[in-house]
Amino acid sequence: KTILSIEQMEEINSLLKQKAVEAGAETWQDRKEAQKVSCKFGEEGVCCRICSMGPCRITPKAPRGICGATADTIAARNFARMVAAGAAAHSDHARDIAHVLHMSSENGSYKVKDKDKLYRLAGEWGVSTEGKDLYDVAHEVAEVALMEFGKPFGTLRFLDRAVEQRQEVWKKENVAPRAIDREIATIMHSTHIGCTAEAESLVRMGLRTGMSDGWGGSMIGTELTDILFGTPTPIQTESNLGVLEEDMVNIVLHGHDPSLSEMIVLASEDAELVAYAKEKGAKGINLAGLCCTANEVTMRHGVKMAGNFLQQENAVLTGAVEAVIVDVQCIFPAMAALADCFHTKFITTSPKAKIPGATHIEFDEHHAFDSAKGIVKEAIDNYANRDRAKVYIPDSKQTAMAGYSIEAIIKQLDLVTNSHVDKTGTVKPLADCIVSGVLRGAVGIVGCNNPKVRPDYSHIEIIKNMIANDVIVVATGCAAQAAAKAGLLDKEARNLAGQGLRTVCELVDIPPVLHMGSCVDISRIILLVNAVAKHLNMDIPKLPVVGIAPEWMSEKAVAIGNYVITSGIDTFLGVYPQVTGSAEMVDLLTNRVEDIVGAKFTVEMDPAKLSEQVLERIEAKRTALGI
Ligand code: NFS
Ligand code: SF4
Repeated sequence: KTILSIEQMEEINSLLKQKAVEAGAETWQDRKEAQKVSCKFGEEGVCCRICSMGPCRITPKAPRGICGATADTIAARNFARMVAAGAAAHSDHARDIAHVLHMSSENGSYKVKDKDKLYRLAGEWGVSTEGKDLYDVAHEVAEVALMEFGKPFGTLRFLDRAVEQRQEVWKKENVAPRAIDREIATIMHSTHIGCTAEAESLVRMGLRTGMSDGWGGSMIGTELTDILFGTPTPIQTESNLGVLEEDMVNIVLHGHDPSLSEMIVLASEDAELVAYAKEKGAKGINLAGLCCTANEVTMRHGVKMAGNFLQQENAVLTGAVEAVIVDVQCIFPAMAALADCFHTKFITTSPKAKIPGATHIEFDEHHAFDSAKGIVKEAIDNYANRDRAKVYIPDSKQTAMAGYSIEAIIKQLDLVTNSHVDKTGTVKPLADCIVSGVLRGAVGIVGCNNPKVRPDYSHIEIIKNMIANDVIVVATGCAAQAAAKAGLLDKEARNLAGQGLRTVCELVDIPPVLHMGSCVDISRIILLVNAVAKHLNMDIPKLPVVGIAPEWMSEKAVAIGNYVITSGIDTFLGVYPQVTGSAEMVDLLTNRVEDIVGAKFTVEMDPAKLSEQVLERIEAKRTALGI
């Protein structure tokens, strides 16, 4: 059973739901039910509570808030604030990574693993390396990165990486981001009562702030994480709740920042702690990841993936988890009460994400390894408390390939030729496959789970439709995890691919769906597309390439959508943004924005229809190119 159907996945979910009922535990399904129909004003984006004269809601009888703001203004302000919050989350994560690089040292917990990448980035940023100690270079590069957040003049350095034609669009349309924090602050300022009331202007600010995430925070996050912890290479792993072990200390890592998870990985391999776990009657320590932290550690260490966003409660419901260790983002506050129904310890570690009812053990980056060891020890100590009668580990476990950084993809695609001299070290083989039509195009499938649609179903259906039509898929975030759970990251999944894609996959030994990392790593996807555009010397919107977020839910996803379209890539959403109460906003996002950046949003909740529209768009781009 290499490939799992959605029905099989849902059957496991309902068995776990049964476990929740038995344990008297509440889950997201119960809370979704209790929420009933969501508030129409909020849903459509026309509720404003930006000042305390309100909240104001727009209705046909009350078309303006007290200050006179219209539905367009209110929806646009709400949308822009989502972009700002999303960009803040990704970028603050990146800032923390930059600080970690700044504290890296030869003898400390944090070291430089990818020296070549560090020196390449130093070269790109004009940091001299001659005769300098490796760690002096690392610290200087970190400082330059940190300046990107607040520098008073100029635009972001990474914009120079883009294909010339794209840079011109950004300049002309004034969507080239300045300092990252500045863009976020500008949105917060402009959406304060009494500032920008014009929807188009707010949309443009959203594009620019999204860019400060994609070509700023996220790109910095990815680069510096690779420098610190290594650039991912293809690695085999396993996915789904069957990765939990009956007779081991199970630790589930959940959240985002690799500076915590990398140390937990090291701590879990520590001989002293493994011996301690055995002393406590376990066979060892078993790590599994949830959400983007899973993507980070699976890419670099092959740590198994327990699942994605809406799987977080299921992990606890197995009754087999000694500790869920979290840092920031996408963590249900409900996890604390849920863990109380079992022996599971729910451990928060970041001052940025404290949760009532959790055990808070603050992670100390200055003594990172020891700090991580202390946290892992808590989990081991909890093993004795596991109630065997409550344990249910589903036997679903799929093999998956992960670790497809751009570097890894280029290397893999070069297997197209056996001859050493013909190896390109570039994206040429990929571009050739697309131009010749062996591959019709490429899509990035990204983002979260959302109970507004049938969870995981949209991801899986769309992925299957794409590969069956010779469209290669790259995936990140919880979309990648959905693919992993279904077995679609296994090389065997090439049997579901069309003739062209299957041939390519066999030739260069890859699965038809390439796991490119966490959501921050969507910067990798952007740079891959950009490299193809550069190779073909054309602007990005011309390429038969599309972005899809079938089940998105977070503010981060809104920031991502904005930088993906501003990068010139059409983006398809499976869930409506909360702007539908404004005809102006709908028109701007799904139509007029194309005149600004050459790409736009399309929203379609039915995965079959969405797939059709994507394939049509890809073919239309091919026709326009005459390929
Ligand atoms: Ni992305 Fe990662 Fe998942 Fe959505 Fe959350 S984990 S940063 S936001 S839910 S894909
Ligand atoms: Fe109402 Fe205007 Fe205040 Fe919003 S900013 S709450 S629309 S008065």
